Amino acid sequence: MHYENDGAFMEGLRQDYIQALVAGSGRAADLVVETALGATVKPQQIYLDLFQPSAYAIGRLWQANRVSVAQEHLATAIIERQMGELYPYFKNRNATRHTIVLGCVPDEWHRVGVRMVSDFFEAAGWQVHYLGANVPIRELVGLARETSADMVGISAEMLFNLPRVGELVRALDAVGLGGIPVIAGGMPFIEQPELWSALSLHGSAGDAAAAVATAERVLGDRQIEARPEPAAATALRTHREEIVAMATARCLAAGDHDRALLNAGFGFATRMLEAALAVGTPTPLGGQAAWATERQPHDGVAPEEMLSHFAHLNIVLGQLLPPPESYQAQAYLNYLMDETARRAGLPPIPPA
Ligand code: B12
Repeated sequence: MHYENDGAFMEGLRQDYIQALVAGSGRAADLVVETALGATVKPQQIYLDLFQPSAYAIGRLWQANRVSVAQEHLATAIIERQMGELYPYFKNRNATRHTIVLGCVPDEWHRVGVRMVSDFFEAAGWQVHYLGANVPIRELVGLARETSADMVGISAEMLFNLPRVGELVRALDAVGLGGIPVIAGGMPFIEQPELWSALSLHGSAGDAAAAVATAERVLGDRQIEARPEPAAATALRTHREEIVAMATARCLAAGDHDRALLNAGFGFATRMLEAALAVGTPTPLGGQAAWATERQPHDGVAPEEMLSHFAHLNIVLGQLLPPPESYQAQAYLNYLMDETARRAGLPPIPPA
């Protein structure tokens, strides 16, 4: 976004703000926000150009093991507290234009983004029902029905949560609410802005201002049919527990020792694979490989180890999934392995 105060001034504020967050100083962070407001920076811009990029910066620092989980939690708590304080600027007592239900899919704990989106909708005159993190699908559907919602906005920050977005669309359809348009946001939709169509959504947006613009455009759209989930994603989910158990057992037999770490790692990897299969393209796994090759070594897993674990997983997929779903899942895993090797600077994986 570009406002009159952008440029060097905002950049300076961002640096001060990130420093305040890293130091865990709510007081210093307040001074930055007060300076911005004093310079007539709009609260909307404080959300998008101060809070959002600073939260991303904290995430990058954690990924590189330069701030702790406690520092990240503190930073998020400061941002959420300040959003609450700025909320009166967004409040609209005559919000009656349209109604939207907003929240995160189950097991999605990143709620700051969708809360920002909620405040922007409110300022734009919508009636907003903001449900926060980790909302059961049936509750989203139930509230959409009760409030006669004109739209549902759903957030999935973690790639592995994408299948739940598709599940929401199908759940609305199943109870005759398929006419309610669904829009989505979160990191996967920023990295791949075209993802929404693979999930039978009406649109997506990379920030709160774009979310409102997308919603207003979408309102006039025709109904989009909820397509069934691709069979390979369903098969992987159905067999996940067996796959994780068998892959873990293979690694333990081959000399690995940490059962809990293997279980968690295979749980994560299979959910990522499922998400990519659900949207019908392996490309989101590239970003995941980039993230994992930087972060995982800090958690005690080197890229070479990851690749050897993936090789076991590949065999298990062939054993437990029926063809052709097994071939597709293995092809996606091969893509993830190639990307992991490439990002880690290791030689390419020979075909199995
Ligand atoms: C704070 C934080 C957490 C907190 C969240 C607390 C809370 N109250 O929300 C907690 C501690 C819970 C957490 C947990 C985890 N996190 Co975290 N987290 C973050 C962090 C640092 C900031 C998130 C944030 O507030 N962003 C700021 C908001 C404003 O931005 P936004 O979410 O993108 O929202 C905008 C747009 O996306 C869009 N949008 C969002 N929602 C919607 C909805 C609609 C309908 C529309 C249209 C648009 C839209 O508009 C928003 C506003 O402009 C991010 C870093 C990052 N890049 O985001 C990591 C990050 C997302 N987390 C990460 C990880 C790995 C995890 C964990 C797996 C860690 C772990 N080992 O447990 C768990 C997963 C939990 C789960 N199942 O959800 C990674 C993900 C990496 C990856 N590629 O997978 C990141 C990127 C950090 C990193 N760089 O490594 N995390």
